[in-house]
Amino acid sequence: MKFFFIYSFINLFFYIIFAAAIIIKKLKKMASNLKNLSDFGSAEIPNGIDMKIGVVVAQWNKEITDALLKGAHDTLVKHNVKEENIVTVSVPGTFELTLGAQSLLEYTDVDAVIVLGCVIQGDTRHFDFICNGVTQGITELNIKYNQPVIFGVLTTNNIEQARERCGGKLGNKGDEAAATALQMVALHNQLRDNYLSNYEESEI
Ligand code: DLZ
Repeated sequence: MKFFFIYSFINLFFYIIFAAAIIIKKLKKMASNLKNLSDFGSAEIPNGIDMKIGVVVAQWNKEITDALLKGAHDTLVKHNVKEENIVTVSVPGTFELTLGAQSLLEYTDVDAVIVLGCVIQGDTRHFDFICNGVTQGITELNIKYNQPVIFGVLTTNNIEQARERCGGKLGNKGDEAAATALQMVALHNQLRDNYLSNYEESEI
C-alpha cells in the first residue's frame, strides 16, 4: 500500500512537471509572437538622404504621441533624412490626422507623410468611430495622391499597452512608421523611374 502511494506520488510529480513545461513553452511562443516594433529584421532600410518626409502628430494622449514622434524622428535622422527635410505639424486628435496629412500633400513637396496618433479604448463607441474614420481616411489619401501615407496610430485597450509600444518593451511604432515611409518612398521612386525610362524608350 505504502509502495503504491509513493509510486502514485512520483507519477503525479512527473505529470505536473510535464504539464508545466508545456504551458511555459506555449507562453514563450505567445510572447515571441508579439513583434517588437523597432526590430525591422532583415529588411533593408533605404538611405533617406534625398527624401523629404512630412509628419503629422496628434495632441491627444500627448505622452504617447510625443514618444512616437521621437521614435519616428530619430529613425529618419538615423537613415540620413536631413533635419530640414522633416516637416512636422500637429493636429488636435487622431481624427484630424487625415486632413493634416492631406494639407501636407497638397501644399508642400514631401515624398511621404507619416501620421502618428494614439486612440485608447474608453467606455463609449468613440474609439471605433475614430479608428474607422482615420483608417479609411488615410487609405484614401494613399490612393488619391499616389504617395505613401504611413499609418503610425496605436489603437490600444489601455495606456499600459500604448506605453509598451511607444518606446517600451515592444519597441516604438514611430520607428516602424519611419522605416516604412523610407521603404515606400524608395519603392515608389524606383517604380516611377522604371516606368518613365520605359515610356521614354518607347517614344524614341
Ligand atoms: C474625442 C476623443 C476621444 C474620446 N479619444 C481620443 C483618443 O483616444 N485619441 C485621440 O487621438 N483622440 C481622441 N479624441 C479626439 C478626436 O480624435 C478628435 O480630435 C475629436 O473628436 C474632434 O474631432
